[in-house]
Amino acid sequence: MTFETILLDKQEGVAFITLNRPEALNALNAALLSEVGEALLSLDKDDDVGAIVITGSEKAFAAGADIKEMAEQSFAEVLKEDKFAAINAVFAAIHKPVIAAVSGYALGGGCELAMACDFIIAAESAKFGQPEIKLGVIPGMGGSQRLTRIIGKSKAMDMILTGRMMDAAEAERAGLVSRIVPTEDLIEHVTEIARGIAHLSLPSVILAKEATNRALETTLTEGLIFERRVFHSLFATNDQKEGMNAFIEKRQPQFKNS
Ligand code: CO8
Repeated sequence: MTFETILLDKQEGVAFITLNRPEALNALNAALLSEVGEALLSLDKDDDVGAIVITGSEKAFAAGADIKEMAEQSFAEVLKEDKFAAINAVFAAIHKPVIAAVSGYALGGGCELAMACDFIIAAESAKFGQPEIKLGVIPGMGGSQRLTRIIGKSKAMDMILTGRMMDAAEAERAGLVSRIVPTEDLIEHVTEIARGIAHLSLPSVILAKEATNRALETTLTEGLIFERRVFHSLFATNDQKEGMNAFIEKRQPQFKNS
C-alpha cells in the first residue's frame, strides 16, 4: 500500500498510522480520511498486528476537517456525499484496539478522530476542542455524541457552544484521555502500552473491546448478560486454558490467538 497523506509502520505486533499533512496541521481532507480508513481495514485483517496506534505530529494530532476543502461546498453536496459517514463506518467495523496518541492540537474532526479510537493517551502539550461553532457549523463526526457520552452534558455543552480548548490536564480530569505522558516520550509510552495489548490473546482483546463498547449502546441488564455470555464463550479458547494455567504455574502465558 502506498499513501500520500499518512505514514504506515509496523513493529512487533503494533501498527502506527501517522497523519502526515504538516503544511495543514494534519487537517483531515477527503484523501487523508480515505487513507486512514483503508489502512485501518487492512491492519484489522493483518495477522502480524495486535494493536493499532493513530498519531500526528508534535504540534498537531489534527487541527480539524480541512476547512479549505469544505468552505465552498453546498448543503446538497455534503448531504449527497454523506460527509464523514464512511470513516465512522470504518471505525465501527474495526475489531482490534485502536489507540490515539495525541500531541498538540486535536480540534474539531481531530478531536472526533481521537474519540473514535478506543482510548486516548495525551502528551502534556495536547489541546482538545470542538471549535466548529466558530465556523458557523457544528461537529460532524461524532463530537456532539461521543464527547457528551464521555465527559457528560455540562462540559460537552461548554466545549461545543463556546468552541474553547481544553488542555491535557483538564481532559484527563474530565475522562476524555486515559493518561498524560511527557510530550517527548509520547510515542515510547504508547508503543509500550500497545505492545502489551498486542501480546495478549486476540480473541479476548476483541471481545473485551466489543463488550466495553456495548456499555454505551444498551441497557445495563442487556449489557451484563452480553458480558457474561462473552466471558463464558472465552472458555472455549485454548488461550483461556493457557492464561489460567500459566498463572497457576507461575510463568508467562504463550498465547496462540486460538
Ligand atoms: N483546515 C485547513 N487548513 C488548516 C486547518 C484546517 N482545519 N487548520 C490549520 N490549517 C492550516 C492553516 O490554514 C495554515 O496554512 P497556511 O500556512 O497555508 O495559511 C497552516 O495550517 C498552519 O496553521 P496556522 O498558521 O493557523 O497555525 P497556528 O499555530 O497559528 O494556529 C490553530 C493553530 C489554532 C490550530 C489554527 O490553525 C486553527 O484554529 N485551525 C482551525 C481549527 C478548527 O477550526 N478546526 C475545526 C475545523 S471544522 C471541523 O473539524 C468539522 C468537523 C466535522 C467532522 C470532521 C471529520 C473529519
